[in-house]
Amino acid sequence: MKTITWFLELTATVALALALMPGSTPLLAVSAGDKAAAGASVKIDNFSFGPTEVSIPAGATVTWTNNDDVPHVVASDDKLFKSKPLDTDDHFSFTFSKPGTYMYYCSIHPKMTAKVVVH
Ligand SMILES: [Cu+2]
Repeated sequence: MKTITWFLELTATVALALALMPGSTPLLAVSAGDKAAAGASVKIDNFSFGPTEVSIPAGATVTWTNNDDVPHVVASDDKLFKSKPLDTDDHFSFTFSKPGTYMYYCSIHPKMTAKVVVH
């Protein structure tokens, strides 16, 4: 038991040392930056999606956030994705793997429409 505890402490110390190494910091920063640049965020506010069109590379994720005080549903015209009803501050994410133009709407308020362009 004592041996295992010693081993875990050593592992934790090595992991901490690696995390604190200056060389590892730019690597983490680059991957975080790439992810932020590739994906897109859409806000739902005042019964509309904003922006109404986002353009992303294939493999990127779009995240919707409901800033309204009524529920909304994010649903694609081609039934590729559909969120549960999103309450205030709820999120819904979908990763688009194939290029194309994806029209979507709110199934509770069908006049709310927007699109995602994947290139
Ligand atoms: Cu709605």
